[in-house]
Amino acid sequence: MARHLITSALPYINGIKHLGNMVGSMLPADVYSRYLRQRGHEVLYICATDEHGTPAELAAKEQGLPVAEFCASAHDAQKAVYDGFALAFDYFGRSSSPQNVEITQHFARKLNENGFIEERAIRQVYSPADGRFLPDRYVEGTCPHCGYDKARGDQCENCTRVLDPTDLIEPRSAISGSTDLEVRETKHLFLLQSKLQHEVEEWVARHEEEWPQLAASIARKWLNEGLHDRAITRDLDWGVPVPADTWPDLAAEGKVFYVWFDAPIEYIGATKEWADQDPENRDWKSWWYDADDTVRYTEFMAKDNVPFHTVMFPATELGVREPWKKVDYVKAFNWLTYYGGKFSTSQKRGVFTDQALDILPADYWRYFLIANAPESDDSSFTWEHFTATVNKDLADTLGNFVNRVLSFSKKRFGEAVPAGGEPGEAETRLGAEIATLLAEYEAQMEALQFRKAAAALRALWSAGNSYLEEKAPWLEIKTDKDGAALTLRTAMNLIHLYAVVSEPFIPGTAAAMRQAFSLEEDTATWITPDEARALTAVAAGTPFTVPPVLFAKLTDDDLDAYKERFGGEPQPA
Ligand code: B3M
Ligand code: ZN
Repeated sequence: MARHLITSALPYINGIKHLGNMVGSMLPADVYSRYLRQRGHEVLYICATDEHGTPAELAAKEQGLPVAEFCASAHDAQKAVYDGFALAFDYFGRSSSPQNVEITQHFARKLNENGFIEERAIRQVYSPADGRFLPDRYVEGTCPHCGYDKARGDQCENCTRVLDPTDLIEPRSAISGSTDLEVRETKHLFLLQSKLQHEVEEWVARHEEEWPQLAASIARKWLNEGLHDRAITRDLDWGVPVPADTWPDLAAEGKVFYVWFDAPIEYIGATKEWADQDPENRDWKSWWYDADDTVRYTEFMAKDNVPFHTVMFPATELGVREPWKKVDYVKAFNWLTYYGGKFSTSQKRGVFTDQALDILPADYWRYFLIANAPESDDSSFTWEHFTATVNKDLADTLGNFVNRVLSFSKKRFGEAVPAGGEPGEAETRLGAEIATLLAEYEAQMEALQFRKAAAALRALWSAGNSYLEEKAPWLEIKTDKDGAALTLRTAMNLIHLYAVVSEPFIPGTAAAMRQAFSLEEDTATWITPDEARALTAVAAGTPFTVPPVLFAKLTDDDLDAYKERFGGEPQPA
């Protein structure tokens, strides 16, 4: 079996994330990791909080907390939500970890040794009142284009124009408010990406055929624009320090690495954090170093992160001249919108992950989000679509099937799987259909086509309902008790098959279905085609219980309440 390394884009530390962040990275990565584990592969699923950069410092300042303290509690708050969503990371680390500092500084030293880092002087805004240089985002003022008076030195969030701090009218420090600002010369480290352009192009060319169109086109666009040398240090109080042994002056000024330089390296850093928890049994380097032939590495991210993952990070890994594992497959996603618009923390529009778990269990969300993942295009979350999907696919097709089969059988045959006669034509036909649909489901999962995999899973659930309607054991029992028993035993075997194959999508519900049967040997990590055709894994006589209703149907009142609380169709302008 293969060794699969899986990472999902690191969520920024500031704020609880919305459903769009989940479906564009961590959730599909979890579904894929679970599937591969069940197929018997060795899987390492790594993620972490992305804790450096201005988002962290500004958020900590707003809460009046030291940034290190803010990040520690914000990491735990996010991790609790991801636990609630049953995201089965092998490790969920922190980019502020000592491991990431060590590896990031190692990368920087090697890049420097190999001639891919250069010190350059640039002119930057300095604030005597704050006693420091101000990163672009830390300069506020009036936008020269639209007059917005809280525009930032890097971009005006009102008219979205990209700005330079010196463009701002009446600029002031976003930290102290001081308007006594100067422009001074300061030195920064530049990653000479232009010198790595050719190697990055060669590497992308070897992979882009296999990548989904979204990832390949973005990587190609950035390469065609040419790789520019890029400042990889910042004047911030919080970040991976520039090592004094290599750059004493910059270190003395408190320069730190740019967040996007250290964040992708945290994929490696978090793997070392994972291994350091059990160094006797965990070998972090075997996943990352000299691992091209032994590990398959798949990354999950939203499309805005593709350039960093297909150009800048590979350039960094190439420039260190050491055999660090580069990504094999980039699964990029479009956006999940909220009624066609952006989710917005500030305008309280959209469903955030903590709120989602307040109103419904994780599986409702997991299934809906993956079945409607923004793979080839943006997809829009609406409460109408969500409630309709929950009621149809989860409550009716799956939940109702499980409940009526087990309840009826318990009522008429007791709390053990009934025997019944030999399988007939209907069971042979059903088995063939289930085996075909299972093969389709597996093919789509292997291809990381999550919407199509969800469709195949839904079809598996529907096939059980069609079989039940065709055999109608509640009528059959009047004239052919054995026939009804066969029908129910076959349907129960479907329930067990659903429990196994639905686990990547709806792990909580899958466990409930699996636990309904007291199976001596329930080690079936997956279902073989023959087992799918036979539908006899759950033998007659197996004790069973009827689990609580798996999914509650959502009512019109629920729908109205959700739209009231979270905002619904945007009001016409
Ligand atoms: N923290 C996510 C974002 O851009 C960013 C991903 C880093 S992955 C190394 O929202
Ligand atoms: Zn503006």
